[in-house]
Amino acid sequence: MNSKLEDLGKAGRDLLVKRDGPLTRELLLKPGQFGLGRLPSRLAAEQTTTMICGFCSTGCGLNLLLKGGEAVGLMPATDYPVNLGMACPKGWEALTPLRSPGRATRPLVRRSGRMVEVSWEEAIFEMVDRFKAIQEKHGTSAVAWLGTGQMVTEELAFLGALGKFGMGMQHGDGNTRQCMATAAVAYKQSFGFDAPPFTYKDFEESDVLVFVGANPCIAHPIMWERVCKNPHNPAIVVVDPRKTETAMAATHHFAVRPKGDLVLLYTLANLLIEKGWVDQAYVDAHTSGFAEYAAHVAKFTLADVETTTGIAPERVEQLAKLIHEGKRVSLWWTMGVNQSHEGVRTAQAIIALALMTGNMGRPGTGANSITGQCNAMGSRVFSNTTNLLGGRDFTNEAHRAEVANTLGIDAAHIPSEPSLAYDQIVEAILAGKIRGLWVVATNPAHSWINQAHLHDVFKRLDCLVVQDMYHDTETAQLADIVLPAAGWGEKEGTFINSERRIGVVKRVCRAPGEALADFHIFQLIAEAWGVGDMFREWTSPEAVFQILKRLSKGRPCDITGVVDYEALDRAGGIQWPLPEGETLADNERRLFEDGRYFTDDQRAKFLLAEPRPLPEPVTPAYPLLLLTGRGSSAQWHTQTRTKRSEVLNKLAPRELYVEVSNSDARALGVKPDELVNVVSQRASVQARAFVTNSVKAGEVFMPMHYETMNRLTFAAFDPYSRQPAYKACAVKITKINEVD
Ligand SMILES: Nc1nc2c(c(=O)[nH]1)N[C@H]1C(S)=C(S)[C@@H](COP(=O)(O)OP(=O)(O)OC[C@H]3O[C@@H](n4cnc5c(=O)[nH]c(N)nc54)[C@H](O)[C@@H]3O)O[C@H]1N2
Ligand SMILES: Nc1nc2c(c(=O)[nH]1)N[C@H]1C(S)=C(S)[C@@H](COP(=O)(O)OP(=O)(O)OC[C@H]3O[C@@H](n4cnc5c(=O)[nH]c(N)nc54)[C@H](O)[C@@H]3O)O[C@H]1N2
Ligand code: SF4
Ligand SMILES: [Mo]
Repeated sequence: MNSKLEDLGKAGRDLLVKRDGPLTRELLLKPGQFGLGRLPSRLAAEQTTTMICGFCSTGCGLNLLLKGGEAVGLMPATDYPVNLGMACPKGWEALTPLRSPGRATRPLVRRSGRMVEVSWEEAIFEMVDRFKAIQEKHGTSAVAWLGTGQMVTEELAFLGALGKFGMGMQHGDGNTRQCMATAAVAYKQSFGFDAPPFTYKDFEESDVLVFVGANPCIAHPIMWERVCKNPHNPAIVVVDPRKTETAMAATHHFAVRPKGDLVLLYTLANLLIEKGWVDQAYVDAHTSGFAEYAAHVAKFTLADVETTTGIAPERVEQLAKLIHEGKRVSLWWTMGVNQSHEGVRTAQAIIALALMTGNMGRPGTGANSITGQCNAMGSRVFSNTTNLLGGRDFTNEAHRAEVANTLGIDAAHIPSEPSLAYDQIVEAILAGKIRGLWVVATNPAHSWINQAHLHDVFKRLDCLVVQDMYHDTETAQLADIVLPAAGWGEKEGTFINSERRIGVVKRVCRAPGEALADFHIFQLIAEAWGVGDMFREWTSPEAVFQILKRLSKGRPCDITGVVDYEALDRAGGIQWPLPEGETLADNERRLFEDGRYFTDDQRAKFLLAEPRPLPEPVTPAYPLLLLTGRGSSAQWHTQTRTKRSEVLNKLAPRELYVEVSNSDARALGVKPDELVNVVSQRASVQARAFVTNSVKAGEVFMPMHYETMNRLTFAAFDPYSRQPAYKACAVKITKINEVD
């Protein structure tokens, strides 16, 4: 061990050899030294503190009740502009998953097939030695990482900077690829920057709201509450193949055929143009490419619309009329659009409707992508994966120089190519090009598309490091090294929500055992890797926040005017942008009020494509189309967190189920609650039949929260965003006792 310590910089040496003892959390927790957070020193005397919820991107404010600086309970914040006193079950139960026996409390290393507990020192050096050995033999890009939209921005930026600039990795991506890549690319191409334009107030200010492939009643319940507060008796349109909870609460439901959206949106555009229902003044002043778009959509006529979309022509006319007559029309989309083989162009067809009807930049309008995870927006701007820090481009030399100058590093450390996308990283592992993988705060062995393939691929890795709050996740179980991480509530930093609002999270609980904040794990790895000097200024999340401010300077996401965490807290969160010198007159702001976009000519672009057939259409052998998504407001993704709460467990089914229409169930002879096989060309899994009219004949739905579900899905991707098309593949249902 001593010889290895020789390789460390001075600070790392101090860190690791202090008192000649092993590297323990006590050493790291020395107050002030590593800026772990405000526990107990800063919050000890307080009775309550506020912070942001760590599940979905709504970003609700919570009031934490403290005793001796530690949280003993929580309530939704009444004065936070996002949630106005409301929270969903996950928010109310947010503290429970922290106290679970499944928590990873000590680093683990696989020895002769078994995971054994080791010291931090041993785990970190094992990782560093093995990754370095891989890089020496196979090149620096033979090690990659998969990150997340569920860590604070300061940690995301640290991981991204450490991975690429410090450890020389070329490839790092994250679960935001599974989620927001389509919206990010669509905005970037159309608006010149990945900039969701809305503020939640728009939910209350519209007279027509159109939700495409979004089920906010389940996935964003507090955003839905904001819709319910709308005083204008709005028309609420839901475009979703299923009659979801949101569709039931809406005024109009369009049960589009899966991935019929693009044709539906083009037909709508054509109809609006034909009828002269276009805001030509807006189009002329603020957009480009409309003539080509109009020519393109001309062939999508009412006569053909029903065949592809399943929506009758008169209903399409009705929708066009609603949009035309609306004074303030807002269009919202989520995973029903993003997770598609043609997601980017579908999102842009939504953007096109908003542009051509002049529904941008005014209250209650916008082409609005709702994000997913608590910090999906933070990861889009600062994770240094697809984009260079601050929403810049790796391929742009000037951008690389800006980042190098701001961080005081040599520009040669910054890759000049963007990373491979998630699916390409998986394929590079298969090809033997990537041999070391570091998975941080995501659970691909459950959530990635086509699981059998992924499991097979992960087994080929020379070294898989998993950094997670729990030691028992599906991915941690495959790991060679597990690094135990502190979770939300056990560390501090900021999240950026769906409306671009930056909010603070705080340390109100002690992490169990030796679990460390991801931030500190990154510090240790930087030291052990020998690049601690590059991160001398990265002493605490709050110090990194100041670095992020500098990185944002002059960018559309400029936050140089946000002083610090305290200012964020005082304001009730602050939306980007807020450049230095500007004061926050209104804390619910939307973008593009002046009609100027971030493209070179300041115009928003109309972009288009030919609709393409489903990657895996149904066949006589696999006659049902499988849709997947969120099952209940009490379940979060792969359930590593929510399943630890008895309260949440009572609110959702414990077993995998499949929603089947009455007519399909009847034809198959399947009874309600019967255990059936759901079979795709890749796997067969068992599920309880939930016979319901919320799905149409020929379609079935399964929630993503159960381990086996993604064995069925078919790996297809959007060509521009490389986001997986989780929401359509061909399956059949067989009875358990049936031999097939
Ligand atoms: N309770 C809970 N809330 C969550 C999450 C969670 O795990 N649990 N996850 C968060 C995250 S990360 C995300 S990304 C969001 C996701 O939020 P949503 O996107 O709203 O949720 P999903 O259920 O994935 O998908 C939305 C709808 O798309 C529909 N759909 C499927 N195919 C199509 C299609 O071809 N066209 C159209 N128009 N619709 C289609 C599905 O039927 C589904 O109802 O939720 C966030 N909130
Ligand atoms: N079939 C199907 N599959 C899907 C989807 C779908 O609609 N259908 N949706 C996709 C979408 S939109 C998403 S976003 C993904 C989500 O997929 P994942 O990201 O894989 O899902 P999570 O369960 O949220 O995994 C987060 C992991 O991070 C850990 N964790 C939480 N907080 C911290 C922290 O602070 N530090 C560390 N180190 N670890 C932490 C949790 O314990 C958990 O293991 O799933 C995708 N998969
Ligand atoms: S809606 Fe989202 S942010 Fe709000 S309490 Fe629920 S999970 Fe947390
Ligand atoms: Mo997501």
